[in-house]
Amino acid sequence: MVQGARVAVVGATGAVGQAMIDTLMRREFPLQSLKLLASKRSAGTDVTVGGIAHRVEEATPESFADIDIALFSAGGDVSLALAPEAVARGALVIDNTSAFRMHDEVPLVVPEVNPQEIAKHRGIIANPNCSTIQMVVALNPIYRKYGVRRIVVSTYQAASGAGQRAIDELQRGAAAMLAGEEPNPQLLPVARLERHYPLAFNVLPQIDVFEENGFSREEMKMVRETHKIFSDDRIQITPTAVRVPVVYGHAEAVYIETERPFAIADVRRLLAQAPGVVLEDDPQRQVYPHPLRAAGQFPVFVGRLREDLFVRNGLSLWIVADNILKGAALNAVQIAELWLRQEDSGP
Ligand code: NAP
Ligand code: 3JN
Repeated sequence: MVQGARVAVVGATGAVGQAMIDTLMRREFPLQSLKLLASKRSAGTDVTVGGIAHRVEEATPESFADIDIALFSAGGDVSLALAPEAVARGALVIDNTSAFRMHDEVPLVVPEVNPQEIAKHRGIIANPNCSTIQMVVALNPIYRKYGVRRIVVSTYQAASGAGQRAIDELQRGAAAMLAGEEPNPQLLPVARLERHYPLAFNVLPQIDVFEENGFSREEMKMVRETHKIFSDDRIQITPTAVRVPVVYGHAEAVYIETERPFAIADVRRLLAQAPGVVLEDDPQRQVYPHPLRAAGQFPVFVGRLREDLFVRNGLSLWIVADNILKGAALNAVQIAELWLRQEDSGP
């Protein structure tokens, strides 16, 4: 495919879709053509890409007749309805929703961790959840060398993970509270549930609905997806997913226990060399990552490395990434890049 790929972005007017378009441009993805798809609501509007206005079309099965790669981020229902239609018309689907992530025949791919899975696809490749992606990118080099027996993770997730309307609610709520008015939340933590709480000047220990076991669906995604990506169900994972009043950039406080003893200097060296990771860890100079530093950036940033005070093989880390970029759009574009490279190099 020397002339580049014919790419469609489904959900092109959304937060993730817009970041996908931006990422394709930033990485100079070899495009033969770019088709922007969304719902009937925004069909006919224009989105400017690289200075050129592109008309948004309604996504229908026929939209995929002339497409090589379809990047989906329009919600699970749209993926369930249209991804098989795209595959039937010969497109490779890279899906950002949870619709197919746990299907056995669908690879769940983080390019820095399990790129070999891409070749096994049968039309659909799934992108993991943002909180899973940044955690496994940072833990991968430690997992490969020392094994990981246990992970205890608390997330600090930005409002943008819940979409543009959640960002708006945070900003409106903050302005209201600063003016001494009621914030009147209607969306967070979960729009379709009865109770809503302000995110401004607050933290909410609920992302998505709770499952029967008391863990939220977001927390269970981290468990199931991490097991699938590492092909290792033995890792004991205890997640707590929390929404914080930040616009872009998820942070994670992660404690792990390795299978084998490690030297902290070696862990530092591994992380400094790991693909997709930037180690920023100099506490004496107050160097550590934080969401405002990571927003708009591609890497996963890691800092605050500490050997545990009490538990042998225990290690704490602080992991930060732009949830819309490495957590969604960038990861999907990286998968497309690798797939294209494999196609170009032939069997
Ligand atoms: P968003 O800002 O609300 O955008 C939703 C997009 O989907 C819009 O372009 C919308 O088009 C389009 N859409 C809605 N209904 C459609 C339909 N019936 N047919 C075609 N397009 C339709 O949401 P977002 O934050 O970008 O997130 C979108 C999805 O990405 C989420 O639902 C989630 O599944 C996934 N996501 C994944 C991660 C991750 O962790 N990997 C993170 C965030 C989101 P209109 O403008 O026409 O309404
Ligand atoms: O809330 C966050 O920070 C991440 C949210 C991701 C998300 C939001 C709506 C639907 C997902 C996801 O990617 O897991 C989905 C989904 O299930 O597709």
